Parts: sequence; C-alpha cells; structure tokens
Amino acid sequence: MGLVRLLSLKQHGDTRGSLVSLEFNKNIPLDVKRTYFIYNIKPGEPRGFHAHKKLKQLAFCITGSCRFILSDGLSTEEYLLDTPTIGLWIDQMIWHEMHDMSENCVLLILADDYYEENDYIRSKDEFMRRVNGDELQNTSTI
Ligand code: T46
Repeated sequence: MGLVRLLSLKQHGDTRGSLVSLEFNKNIPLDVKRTYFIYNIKPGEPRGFHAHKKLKQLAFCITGSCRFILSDGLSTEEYLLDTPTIGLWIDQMIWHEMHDMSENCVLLILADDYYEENDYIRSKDEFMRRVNGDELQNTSTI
C-alpha cells in the first residue's frame, strides 16, 4: 500500500459558499481526542520532521497549500495538500515533513490521542534505527 492515503469529504456548496462537516467516527473514521491548527506561516519555514510512535492523525489544509513528505524509512512519497475537502492520513511510525507552506496556509489536524511529547521521534537517525530494528525482528521470525 502507498504512503499517501487520502480521505475525501463531501462539500455542501450553494450560492452562499461551501461547507464541509466532520463527524468523528462517522465520515471521519478516527477516534478523535484532539484537534489543533497551524497558521501564521512564516514562508520558507518547514515543519514536522518527526514520526509518532502510536499517534494516528488526519491533516486538512483549510486554506492555501502545503507539501507533505511522508516516509516509512523504506520509501518516500509526497503530496500537495491544497483542497479543504481532502484529508491526508499520517499514520503512526511515518516520518513526516511539511514544506512549501503558503503564507495563507491553515492546517487542521485531527489526532486520536492527547499531546504527549514522549510519543514523538524527532531524530531521523532514531526513526531509521527503530524501523530497521523492526524489519530485522520481522525477518528473523520468518
Ligand atoms: C504533527 C505535525 C503534523 C502542544 O503543546 N500541543 C499540541 O497538541 C501540539 C501539536 C504541539 N504542542 C507544542 C509542542 C511544541 O512546543 O507546540 C509546539 C510546536 O509543535 P511542533 O514543533 O511539534 O509542531 P510541528 O508543526 O512541527 O508538528 C505538528 C505536531 O506537533 C505533530 O504532532 O504530526 O504538526
């Protein structure tokens, strides 16, 4: 399966504008415990550069655009998030980076757990060690 997994939401549009509704555990198949948004973007400043040990997240770009780079340690894929009706899944143990965020970019992130700094792997070396460690363990049990 590819690293880029998307969730498409229905847009209720009429002459007044557009509306998108998020219903947790309904059209959003995630047990959401926390949401946060990222805004006031300083142009050229990338963000992310970490993986989560357990946390699963879904990212929406409400306005503007943001290029996500995702890696599982073996392959790397990228996706330009620029439509408010499209959510990008950020699974556990996926190294993710946000680049080229437009100045008007607003990211809305849904997360299935509370903020816990211990869940972050902020060193790429440590991430690669853990991923390769898991790989070695998986091969040795075959
Ligand atoms: C992620 C990507 C997509 C909190 O106190 N509570 C929170 O819920 C969050 C998310 C962050 N913080 C604090 C921790 C840092 O002192 O806010 C500060 C900035 O966080 P960070 O440098 O991790 O921000 P990003 O944009 O690099 O990463 C964020 C999320 O932290 C992360 O979970 O997956 O967005």
